[in-house]
Amino acid sequence: MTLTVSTQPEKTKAGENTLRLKVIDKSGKPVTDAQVSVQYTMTMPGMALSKAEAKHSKDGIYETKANFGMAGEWEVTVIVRLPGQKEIQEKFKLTAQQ
Ligand SMILES: [Cu+2]
Repeated sequence: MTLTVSTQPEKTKAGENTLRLKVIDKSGKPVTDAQVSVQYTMTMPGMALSKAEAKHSKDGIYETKANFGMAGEWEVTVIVRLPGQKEIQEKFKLTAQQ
């Protein structure tokens, strides 16, 4: 399974962004029946962990809003669950611009 992350706007900004999580299986087909959630925080002391569930929009793309409260580097953990399969967790770094 391959997981890719992008944001809307394309240049991640401080404040509200839409996270787009694309899930593709081994044969390159979009995975449309996964349960996808995200957790995000900054790698600095005292920052809380935020959580959100993503909803499938189309073609294996899952979307959720993420509110990056300040500019800087955010660590986003994406959790993908599929029935009868081991949960997959992958970490991504996104830099939010002012
Ligand atoms: Cu911070």
